[in-house]
Amino acid sequence: MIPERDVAFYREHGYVVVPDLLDGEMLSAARQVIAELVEGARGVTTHTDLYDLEPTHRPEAPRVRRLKTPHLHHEIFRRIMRTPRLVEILKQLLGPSGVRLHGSKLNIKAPQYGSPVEWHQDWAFYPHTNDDLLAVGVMLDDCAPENGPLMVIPGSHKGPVYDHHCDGFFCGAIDPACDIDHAKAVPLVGRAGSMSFHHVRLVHGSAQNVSDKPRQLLLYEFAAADAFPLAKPATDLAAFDANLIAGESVVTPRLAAVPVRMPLPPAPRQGSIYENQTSMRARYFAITGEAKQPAMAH
Ligand SMILES: O=C(O)CCC(=O)C(=O)O
Repeated sequence: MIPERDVAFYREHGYVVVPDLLDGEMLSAARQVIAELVEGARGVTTHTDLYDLEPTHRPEAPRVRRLKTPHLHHEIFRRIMRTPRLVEILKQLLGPSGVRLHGSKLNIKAPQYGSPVEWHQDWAFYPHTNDDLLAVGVMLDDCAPENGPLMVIPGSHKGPVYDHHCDGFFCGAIDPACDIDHAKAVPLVGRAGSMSFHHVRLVHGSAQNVSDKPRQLLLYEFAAADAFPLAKPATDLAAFDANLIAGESVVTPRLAAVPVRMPLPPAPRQGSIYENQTSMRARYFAITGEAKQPAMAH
């Protein structure tokens, strides 16, 4: 459990960072698994169900920017999401109906070239019948201002749902020329083992890692059990319920008066958020140095 003042902070600002939720043993085990999975991208020539590759990836010199749905690929990521202290916090933040896993991803920002993620709201990707959803960022490395931490615009979860379209198609990013005051951005920093929690409507993004330190962030998306997805409706109740990590099966969605803009028509480049965002016109975060090297033919 976290103190009531932390819950109040989350409600007011849309995020909270809780230190030291994962112990050193789990951290080393997770890092070891990630190193092995990344090594498995040697010889891989294109994005797969597991790998989202950096633009500068080469089969003989693997550069992986994301492991997709890691909980489906290794048991350690299923264990981490069921850490009892984490589940208790989720119950506090998401309410009495229970907690369901919506998805997971592991964004690997390698030193020097780890890719930026443009400003967006997760809600633009997966609107639900109510907005009691959040993402947990498990810091697998120390997160500091210089290694591309997640950055959030406090309080923006209470504001509008921004347009994430460009030229008539979903692009998974907010035009940097919009009215968001980026100077208000707060970096979510902490020791490895800390976890951040951000509301599904909170505006967030992150810069390229230009430091010499890695920044591996394991992200889980969780929904209140009575929040039902609108863009990809649940059609198989048993599969849907298999993702419950607290609470019981629900077939009565809670409907809230929440603003929704559907992620349609889909982005010209489907796949990860990084791919979706390639169709935006103007980027906010610079891509520099080693991240700019042209990829070799593959
Ligand atoms: O890895 C990051 O810093 C940003 C993560 C994020 O917002 C996303 O993948 O949707």
